[in-house]
Amino acid sequence: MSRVTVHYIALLALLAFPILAAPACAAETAVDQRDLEFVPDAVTIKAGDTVRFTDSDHITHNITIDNPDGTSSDKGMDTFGQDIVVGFPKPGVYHVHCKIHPMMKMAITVK
Ligand SMILES: [Cu+2]
Repeated sequence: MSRVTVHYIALLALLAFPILAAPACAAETAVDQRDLEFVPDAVTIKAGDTVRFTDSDHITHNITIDNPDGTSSDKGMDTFGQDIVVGFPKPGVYHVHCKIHPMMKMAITVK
């Protein structure tokens, strides 16, 4: 095998790697913020999937996620018609709430 051929094979392997490393099939689950509730209030997804939060209320909501490790992630304010997409790379149970309306709660189980 010539040196050029070896380099060509190495280049092909490098180009193919990102495709092989990509998640098999990341899915997106829709959650609505409607009538001061998360709808649905519980979803189960796979690690690597995303959740798209949509605000269908004519008021501002917030997305705050309490992570399984005890930390909390404030994903910001969600206004009418706006979407906030959050990825969940690690398994565990995540509790989501709205800082503005404390009764708004939901759970995301990541398998
Ligand atoms: Cu709210």
